[in-house]
Amino acid sequence: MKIGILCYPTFGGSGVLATELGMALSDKGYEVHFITYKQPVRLTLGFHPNIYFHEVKVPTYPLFDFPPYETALTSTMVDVILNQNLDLLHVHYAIPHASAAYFARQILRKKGRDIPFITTLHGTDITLVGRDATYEPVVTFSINESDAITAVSQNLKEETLREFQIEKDICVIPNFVDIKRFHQTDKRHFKQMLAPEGEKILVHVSNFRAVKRVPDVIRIFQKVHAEVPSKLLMIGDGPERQAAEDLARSLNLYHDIRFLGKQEQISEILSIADLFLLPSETESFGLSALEAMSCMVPLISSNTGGIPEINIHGKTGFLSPVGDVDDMAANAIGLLTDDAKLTLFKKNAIAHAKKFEKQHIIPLYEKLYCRVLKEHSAEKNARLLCNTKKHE
Ligand code: GMT
Repeated sequence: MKIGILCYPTFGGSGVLATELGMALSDKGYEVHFITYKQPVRLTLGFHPNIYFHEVKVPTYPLFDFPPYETALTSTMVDVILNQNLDLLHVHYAIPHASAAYFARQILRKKGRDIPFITTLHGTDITLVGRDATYEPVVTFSINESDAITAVSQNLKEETLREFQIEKDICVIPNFVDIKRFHQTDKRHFKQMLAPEGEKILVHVSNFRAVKRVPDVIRIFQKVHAEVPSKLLMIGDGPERQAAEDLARSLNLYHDIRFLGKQEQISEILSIADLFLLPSETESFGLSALEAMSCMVPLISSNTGGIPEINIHGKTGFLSPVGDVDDMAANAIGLLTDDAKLTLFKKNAIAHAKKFEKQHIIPLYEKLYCRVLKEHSAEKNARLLCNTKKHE
């Protein structure tokens, strides 16, 4: 089967998940074609003979204040589908991928070629951006036009049905983790460098957007640090990073917080971590947290969105109301000062992460692809029959 994957190529969770899915499918013998404007970040990990990358070039012109990416994406898709003879499109993050896929499908139908597309909803395409009136009609339409819809958590499915007029079933296929890559390894030398006095290590990984509540991370750490010798590692980059660095300085914590920027080998850093902080405003799933759990790192998180589906309160970590920095800090201190409990939570974290191991989740996508292709060919035959009847 030849599958086209549309995604954002950046460090965001949807692009990471799409890339991991593409790599896993290619390992199983599928031919995977990524169509996006830059090589996806996780695709740099090793050589995958079944993977193709088609760069979307967006020519500029003095007239354009906003170069029309969606038009360039659609045209590239049409070209790739025709020339590479793709069977199926799987688009990650509705905006603008679902509407581009719909448009490409319509163009191809005019050329006598039909291809189904599946839309996977990831989170902010629904919870933040998608429901903005500027995008909502296009998002609703293109989700409904998808041949199948998936959501990465039960919570995101419910949220989508609440916020949009969806006429089709939404299938929940949770995000997954590759435990062979995300597991704890012996990185004592790193730990020695970053926490030379045996301090506990807390980690936050994100794209530093407002929705992640990065200042809460710093404030939780401030309280923990006052009670427990500790260091905080901040991984990632984004619009809130400078403010977070300023806050760390103003709280006189800068020497105990390391801003490490974007990192490719996150599992090495997670291997030395004791706790992962995720105080997000909203979070449909929390892929970075799952990857942390897979490396035996318990979570201190908010109880929003789909997070409770991965962080089991009192077992793999603790959940608190959004913004309740005091509660999150108290939970963190409670764990970090009780070695037996921390060890137990670390074991629970990996045990729960195993439920989301890629070998359990990839077959769900494969099954969906087969179902969609089957339904689509039946639909196509029915449409051909109708057209023939019309002309009789
Ligand atoms: O804001 C982000 O975290 C990035 C965003 C994305 O689409 O790239 O992540 C969303 O999709 C991830 C992968 O499915 C989920 O793990 C994240 O929870 C989700 N982010 C939010 O809902 C805020």
